[in-house]
Amino acid sequence: MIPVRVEVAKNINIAAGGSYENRREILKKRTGAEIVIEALIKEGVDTVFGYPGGAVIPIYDVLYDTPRIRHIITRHEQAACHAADGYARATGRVGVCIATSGPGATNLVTGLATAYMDSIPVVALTGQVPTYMIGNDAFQEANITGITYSITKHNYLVKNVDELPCILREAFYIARSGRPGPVLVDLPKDVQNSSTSAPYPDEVKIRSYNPHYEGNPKQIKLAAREIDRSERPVIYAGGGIISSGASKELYEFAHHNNIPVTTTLMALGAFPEDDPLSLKMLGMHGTRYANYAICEADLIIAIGARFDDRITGKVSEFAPKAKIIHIDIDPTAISKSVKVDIPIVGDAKKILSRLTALTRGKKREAWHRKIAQWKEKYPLRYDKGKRLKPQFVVEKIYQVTKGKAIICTEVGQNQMWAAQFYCYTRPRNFISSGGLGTMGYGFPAAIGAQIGRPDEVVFDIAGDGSFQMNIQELATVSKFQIPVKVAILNNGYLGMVRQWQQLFYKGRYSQVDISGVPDFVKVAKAYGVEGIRVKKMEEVEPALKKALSIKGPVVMDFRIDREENVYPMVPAGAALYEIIDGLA
Ligand SMILES: Cc1ncc(C[n+]2csc(CCOP(=O)(O)OP(=O)(O)O)c2C)c(N)n1
Repeated sequence: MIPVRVEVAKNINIAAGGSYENRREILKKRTGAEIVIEALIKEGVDTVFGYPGGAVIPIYDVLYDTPRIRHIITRHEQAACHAADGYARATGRVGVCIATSGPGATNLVTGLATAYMDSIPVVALTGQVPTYMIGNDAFQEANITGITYSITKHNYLVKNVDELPCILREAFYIARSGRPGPVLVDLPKDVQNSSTSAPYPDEVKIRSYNPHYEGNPKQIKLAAREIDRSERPVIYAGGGIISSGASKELYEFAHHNNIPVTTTLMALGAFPEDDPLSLKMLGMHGTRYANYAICEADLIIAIGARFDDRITGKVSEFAPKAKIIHIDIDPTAISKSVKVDIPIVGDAKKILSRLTALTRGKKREAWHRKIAQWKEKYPLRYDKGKRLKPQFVVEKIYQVTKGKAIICTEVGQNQMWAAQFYCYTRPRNFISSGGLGTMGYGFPAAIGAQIGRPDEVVFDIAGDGSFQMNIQELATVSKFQIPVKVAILNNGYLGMVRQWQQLFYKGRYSQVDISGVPDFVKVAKAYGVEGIRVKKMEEVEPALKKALSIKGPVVMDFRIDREENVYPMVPAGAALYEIIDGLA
């Protein structure tokens, strides 16, 4: 949570009213509910995901007369929040969701935490009991600002309708600026119903919140000098590259300096994985060559990444021979888990352009020879037997979509296979819950991504466990004919947990066998969605082609080899060089 206080709203009131339109609006009284819709229009929102209830009826009543804002009703508020998040990740715009007070608002919690951990701009609007009933344990009252305090970038309980325009303006600004994140605005019903002539501000000025975009020139020069000195540098790129829109600048910087690039899960596609400089993903299920390169590097250039434990492995042995440059918009991310030598706080896009201009551009041939050897010796691979392999399914999805689909994932083995065996070449085409690891995220996120980018093919690569966590959204895709293609890698297990139990708990499979039910094809059909079952290798390609030829949504149930594992793997707490393989 960032420290922004309500006094700020007064500053904005002074700054407000600048434009002619606003001055006219000063005279015009609108209800709180009308202001909410006015804010959505002014912030360029075309779609909201939500679920109505008593405490938000005034907002839904205004929506009824506002056809320019499309409302997608999900079947669970958690899905509405994930859909808003998927929409934001796919488009780069702010995703918006609405829920009623009490249980509606608490159902958003997992969605908000997911967006918070991955720095995704979402504005959540929740109904609240009337101000005069707050604290009385009123019907459907929950202290949602208290509950979401630590999982939102900021939140507001609006007590007075006069403050509402400023608060909504701030909410969108905070969500999308600096390090993005979710913002919740809690709207008591009487605030929605009362009126004000306060204008919607043109500008936002928040005294205690001023994200720093430029980067300190001295630090940038120091970094450039270190880069020119380095013989074995590696770029470690995180999700910040995507939120800053810095893919082009990253490409130019890497190629100008001949520096290999490894990305986190959050940054897949930020640098083209078919490029010779790509090392693909690093960390727990990253490539051997990316992890070895980190171990041998003399310089790590971390950009928009946060040294998450799934990346570093044993922190004390992360990049033991390297100096570390860390570029990040969020000063609190610097030296949080790994000590950094040259921090640069600012926007990745701007700083990368400066660094390209300031660096000489070295060849580093010996380093590239070494990396080529690792790539040759340790490619990503899997044992190809007679059984249907999940990696094979993902490779086929890549082939039939020609690498152009937006791939959303659930969590577990499916997520890692989707990350490893599809080749990502564009930003915003891989959408996954990285930080929180939320099962049930992928399907509603795919709905949001498809709404945001209607002309693209959108897949949810799922596990049979995760898909069941938001399976009710089949109603949403069916009703709106949202053409998401769900590919369930069905192993009848909570596969990732089973893998850990197999490898680290002597094969004692405790509560991970979920096989037998449901029949996903029948469930899909019950919702009016096409379902296809696939059991053999040779059926995979025809099934995928059939799914793509169908205009609406499709569920594919791939019955995969049940005990297939994700490799390579750095066991939890081990160093990156202790990566294991387990393949024949
Ligand atoms: C909401 C939630 N609950 C529990 C977990 C812990 N968890 C991580 S992976 C996993 C198994 C996922 O199973 P499935 O969706 O079938 O995918 P698979 O690993 O088999 O591909 C579980 C239970 C989680 N990440 N999220």
